[in-house]
Amino acid sequence: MTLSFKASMVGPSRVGKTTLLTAILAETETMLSGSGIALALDEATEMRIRRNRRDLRRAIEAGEFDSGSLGGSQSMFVYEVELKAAGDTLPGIPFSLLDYPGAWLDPAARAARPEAKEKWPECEAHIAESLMLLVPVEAAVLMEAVTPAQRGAVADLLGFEDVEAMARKWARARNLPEHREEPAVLVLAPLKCEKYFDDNGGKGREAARLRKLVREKYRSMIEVVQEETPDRTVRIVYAPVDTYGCVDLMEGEWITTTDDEGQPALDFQGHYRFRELPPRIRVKAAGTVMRELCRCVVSGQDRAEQRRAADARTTYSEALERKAERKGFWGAVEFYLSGESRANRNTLLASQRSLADAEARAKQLAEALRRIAATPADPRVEEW
Ligand SMILES: Nc1nc2c(ncn2[C@@H]2O[C@H](COP(=O)(O)OP(=O)(O)OP(=O)(O)O)[C@@H](O)[C@H]2O)c(=O)[nH]1
Ligand SMILES: [Mg+2]
Repeated sequence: MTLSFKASMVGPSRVGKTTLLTAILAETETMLSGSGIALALDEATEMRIRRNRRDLRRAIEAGEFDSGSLGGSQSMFVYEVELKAAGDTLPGIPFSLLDYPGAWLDPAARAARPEAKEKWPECEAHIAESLMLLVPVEAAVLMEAVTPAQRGAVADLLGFEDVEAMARKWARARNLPEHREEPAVLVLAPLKCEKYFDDNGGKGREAARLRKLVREKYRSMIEVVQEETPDRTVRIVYAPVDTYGCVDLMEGEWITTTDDEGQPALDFQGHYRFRELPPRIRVKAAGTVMRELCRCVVSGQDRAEQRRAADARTTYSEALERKAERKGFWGAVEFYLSGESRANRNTLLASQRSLADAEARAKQLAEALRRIAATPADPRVEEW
């Protein structure tokens, strides 16, 4: 596994994971504009993002919102992105964001697909190493369930069983001695929630009801995370995101189907309409994700510096022991952010002049990271 800062999503098929990732990267680029720092994507990621954007554009240009127009992910994919100073030849600060078909969360579905079976251990390993667990929530399912039968179907439709199981695994890993000192953040991100807000071109007045429902329905998942992390704290962030921002839910249709065991079940199908024509995508609050990730890295960096100062006062062998611990998150903090490590790599650079340049860019990068981490949160976002 590459040395990088990791994040993972956990949510059922069609909830909006891939669209969310695309929105996160777009908003990160907006946050960085004019800063001299850019988001660099590796080749495969760039191709993937272009495809996602093309699909989105097509969906938009069709003029009629078809909630099934995006194909759904076929395989796992790790988006590799770097915060990088313009012109810097050294690696920037790398983030790896995991996406996969939501259907893979269900063990029975995995068993039926050879690719899922083969790749799932890799997904789980990524999740276990992640600083952030991002839980997208289909807001419309929560909000439009009215009858007892519909309310009863919510837990299944939102994949509670599987989402909670993964949240437990992630939390358990965060409590292990080797991860305990690392920052950790759980982000609950309601999606498809344009209709309920009045701050992004809509007239909705139901933000409070959405918050209340998410709190209520995800209480047990939050409790699971807290129970599994008795030796540390996990930051919990509530961040309703508009990935489209220019659509409104017109009608929620509840469809009678049968589940895997042939029992009657309800499915939800939202019918959305563009608010304006031609529609323009208005992403909202997706920047929260990069902001929280940068927060993690900055707090890790501060902690590593405190440790280094402490190391200077300990014996040589203790210091060596600590050094050996520096894999994973701490390894990445040291490798990408410590002035010492960057200076070592800089010795490969030919002249004194380029050395000074490289140092200036390293400083610029560290400052950008702090600036993103300190960006005021969108007013929709709350820390729970
Ligand atoms: N109205 C609305 N629709 C959305 C939003 N986000 C995603 N969608 C729609 O939801 C559908 C599913 O989105 P995807 O991003 O493909 O979902 P996914 O979670 O990646 O699905 P899998 O890859 O199958 O796991 C798409 O047709 C999107 O157009 C949103 O914020 N608002
Ligand atoms: Mg997907």
